[in-house]
Parts: sequence; structure tokens; C-alpha cells
Amino acid sequence: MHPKPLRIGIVCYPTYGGSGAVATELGRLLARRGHTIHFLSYARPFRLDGDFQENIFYHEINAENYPLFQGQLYTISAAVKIVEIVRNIGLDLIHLHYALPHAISAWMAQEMLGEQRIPMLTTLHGTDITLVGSKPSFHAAVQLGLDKSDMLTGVSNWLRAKTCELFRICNRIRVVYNFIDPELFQPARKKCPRRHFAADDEQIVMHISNFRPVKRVEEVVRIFARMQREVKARLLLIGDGPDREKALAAAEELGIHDRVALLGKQPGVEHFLPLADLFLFPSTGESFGLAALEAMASGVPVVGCRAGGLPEVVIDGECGYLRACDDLDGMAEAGLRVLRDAELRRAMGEAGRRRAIEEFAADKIIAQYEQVYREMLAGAPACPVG
Ligand code: GMT
Repeated sequence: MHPKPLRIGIVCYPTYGGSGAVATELGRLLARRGHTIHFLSYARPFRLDGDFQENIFYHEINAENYPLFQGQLYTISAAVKIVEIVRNIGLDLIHLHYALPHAISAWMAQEMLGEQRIPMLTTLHGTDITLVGSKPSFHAAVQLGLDKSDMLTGVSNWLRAKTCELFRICNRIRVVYNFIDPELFQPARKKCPRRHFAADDEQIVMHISNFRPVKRVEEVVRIFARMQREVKARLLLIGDGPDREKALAAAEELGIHDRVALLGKQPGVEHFLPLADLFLFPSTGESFGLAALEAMASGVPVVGCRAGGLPEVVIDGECGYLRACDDLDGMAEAGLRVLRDAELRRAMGEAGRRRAIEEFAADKIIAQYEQVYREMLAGAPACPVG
């Protein structure tokens, strides 16, 4: 018999970034499998298009403000929104993306719901543990959110180990990797013509991120500067964020600003990735690296840092190259190897796409989330040792 479809609440951040992208894609694909999805967010998630689908709903969390409060009470507003949806519409479970403050909001909602409480799953995405959660001012709150979650997933073995190091919860986290839709990310998309960005004899190096310090977008420019001395190439930077100015200043200082194009935030990165000959991703402490996986699925070799969860995604020497994070020369040299050798580039691109499909295809990973939901609803112990 076919398992009963579930009514799932997904609480996520709507902005450009991995956790919002994963949460939105997960919801869309769960809906395709017959589940009813209720997104709760403070704005419409960036990857949720406006197309009508009868089993996808979006509920806005309007963070309340009052002159007496310093700032908005988002945590409470999110809790009350969860309560409202459970009471008025009905949910079987709630899936929180990013521990802070969503796990706290859901725990507060449980308290408000009393006997109507529903199981809560928290997915840890990375910076909620490594940067934000580990701050002394937030640590105890994140610990509470982890303790109160019925189940926990993390996006890599590295993140699970890191969480165990920083919080009292060893063995309670199941690893469920990020995923891609191989139909969406493909090597052969022709929608975005290459000639807009580079001449026929120029190669395209690409980087996509939210330009936060951990992404090292300035280093992307410095690595590219070394490569473009040897090969004719252009750097396409997609995204925006706090380190944008630093990246531009580095390009200016290195005299390569005319080789670097800043394309801003782009909702359809799947149209751009296939244009690239190389994807540069020197991020330190990346818990998974969804952008690198999207590049691989698009048939693009990746050069990045041997750090965080990236080695679980990119196999060094097979789908690209990983070097120590401080070895900018090494990353430039590895990038040049890829750019100079068309056969190597093709082989690495194919290996990356193959790996993306075999290990990280949406169908496989969505089924793992469904399994976690079912176990949680069946009242499985909160520590499914992975
Ligand atoms: O990378 C970011 O700064 C955004 C962040 C987020 O939470 O939106 O991304 C994290 O979650 C992604 C999806 O699970 C992972 O693929 C990213 O590696 C992770 N980022 C970091 O760990 C820095």
C-alpha cells in the first residue's frame, strides 16, 4: 500500500543561501510526491516561483514590532504562526531549517499547543552551528533547540562531527546530504548564450555565493588573477553580499577589473553554470557546498579548499581539485591544469555530473527525508545513530 501523504510545515529563511534553497527545493519535490507543504517564512522563498500548485502553500511570518521592543520579535512571531497553522489547517510535523531561532520557535509552539503538539525535525545547515550557534551569546539557546527537536539532521559528516564537538548531542544527528534536481542542472542548457560574457577564445571561471567572509570572494579574485596571466579567461561572479566591495577592490588593485564581471543575484543559476569551464570555491568551513554540487551537476570541474564538508562532495583529482585553504598558488595551478587541458576538463566534468546523479540526486535524498519523517511519526527514538 502507498504510504499516506503527509502535511508538512517547512520553516526556512527566504533569502539567497543554501538553507533556503534546500528547504524550498525539498518542499517542491515533496509536493510532487503528493505531500502537502506549508512554507512558513518572513518573505516568499527565493526559489519558490509563483506557479500555482494545489498542494503548496506559503504563510508569511510578520515579525511584530512595538516601540518598547528593541528590534522585532521574530522568534515569537514564528512560534505563533506555527501554532496558527497547526490549529487552523493541521500539520503532521514541522521541519525547521537552520537551528536559530527556528528550533526555539518550534519548541515554543509545542508548549503553546500542549496536547496538539506535533513532532519537530531540525536540519542543521552549517553556520547555524559553526558561526552563529557557537557564539557564547547563542550557545545555550542552540543547545535547547537541539535538545527539544524530536530528530536532527545535518548536511554532512563533517557538520555532524563539528556539532558533536560544540554541543552535547553526539550520535543524535543523522546525515542527509544536500541534493540537486539533475533535470534542472544540466550541462547542455543553451538559454544563456556564452557570447554575452566571453569571446570564443576566452574561458569562463565562475563563482557563486552570498559573498559572506567564509566564501572568500576576494581570494577568488586573487586566484583568478594568477590564472589569467597564463590563459585568456574571464571571471563571472554571481551573488552579492558583504564582501562585494573587497572583491571589486582586489580586482582594481590587481589591474583585472575589465576581466571580472559582477552579475549580482541570479535566481536561475542553472542557466549560468553550464557556461563555466571552471568553478572556483575556496570557502573555508563549508558544511556541504551546495553551489559546488550544482556546478558538478552542470558538468563543471570544481577547484576549492580541502576543508569542511567539501571533500565529501568533490572528489579530489576526479571532479576537480582540492587544496589547503591558504594555498592560493596551489588552487591557481590546479585551475590552470583544468583550463589548459580540454580532455581533462571534459573527463572531470563528466565525473562530477555522474557523482552528482549517483550520490546526490533529489529522488534519493528526498526519500531519506521521508524516511526520517516516518520514523519520527512512528515515535522512533530521537537518536537514530548514523
Ligand atoms: O553558505 C551560506 O552562507 C548559506 C548557508 C545557509 O544556511 O543558507 O549555507 C549552508 O547551508 C547549505 C545548505 O545546506 C550548505 O550547502 C552550505 O555549505 C552551508 N554554508 C556553510 O556552511 C558556510
